[in-house]
Amino acid sequence: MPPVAILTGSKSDLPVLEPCVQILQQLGIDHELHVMSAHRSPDTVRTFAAEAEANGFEVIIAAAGMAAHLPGVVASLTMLPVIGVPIASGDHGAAGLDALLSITQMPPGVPVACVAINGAKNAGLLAAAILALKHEAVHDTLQQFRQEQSSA
Ligand code: RP5
Repeated sequence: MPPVAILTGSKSDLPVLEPCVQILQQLGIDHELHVMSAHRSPDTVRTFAAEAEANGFEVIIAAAGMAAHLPGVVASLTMLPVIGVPIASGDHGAAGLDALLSITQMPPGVPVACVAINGAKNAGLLAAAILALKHEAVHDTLQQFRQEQSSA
């Protein structure tokens, strides 16, 4: 079972998540991508989040636009770390600021990490850094990525 789950609220978000998928592939980190919505498919979200740890996932990336409930709802249902990605959702909403505030303004008790609006690549890199605490191979690959980035 892959160590990273990427969840997103709508198919319309998928293009924004491509850099996340690409960096995880580049780093050799297994992942699964699923579309599920906290308000359109709450039962799916509940089941996936509640079973994620037992199913072998180690980090969850949750992306959503507008009133972005998905990361917080997922975090409420699992002990796994959740990284939120606020999406600037096309012509909808407030250019991602709505989602940014929804994700960062979690009330005390159930935290969600948050990257920049449309910051999918950094979500992948942050997931890698979390995995690197436990997986030496990920640590080494991430270190090599940083070194190459510095010398580019
Ligand atoms: C959110 O609503 C999704 O994450 C998406 O960013 C936004 C709009 O969704 P669609 O109407 O494009 O499906 O839940």
